[in-house]
Amino acid sequence: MERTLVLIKPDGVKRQLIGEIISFYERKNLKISYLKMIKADREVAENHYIEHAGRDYFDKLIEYITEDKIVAMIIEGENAVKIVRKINGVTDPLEADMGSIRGKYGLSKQRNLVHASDSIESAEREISIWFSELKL
Ligand code: FUP
Repeated sequence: MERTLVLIKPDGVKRQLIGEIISFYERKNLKISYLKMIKADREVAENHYIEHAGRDYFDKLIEYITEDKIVAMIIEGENAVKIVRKINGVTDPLEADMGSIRGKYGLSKQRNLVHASDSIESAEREISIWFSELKL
């Protein structure tokens, strides 16, 4: 069994797509094992996106992810990391498969509704950032 970290970013929450997005994962038989709605601290957001530090879009990315509430979830299932990435679709909604969340609802590469860990190692790191209180 594998686990991964998913964020529904502020545009997903504001556009009232929380239920729709969660349904994609549940219908694929993945289990939502932890879920919370929070407004991210700048420090947490910067730590989460540390690999993007120095990129020209970094400041905008941090502003965006901290601008309003987000939903953070731990999702479990067989091959959860890969499956959730497929369900989300590639970064740019213009390139994403129309059956994916980003392909169906995404409006831009900057505001693309969801985040999911890209490997088992990232998942463990990101879970410890967003769910530090759980000591998982
Ligand atoms: P993904 O793994 O698909 O979420 O995408 P990346 O890790 O490559 O990028 C993380 C976030 O950085 C994206 F969701 C949005 C932001 N980004 C930009 O704003 N501009 C870019 O050119 C690339 C990424």
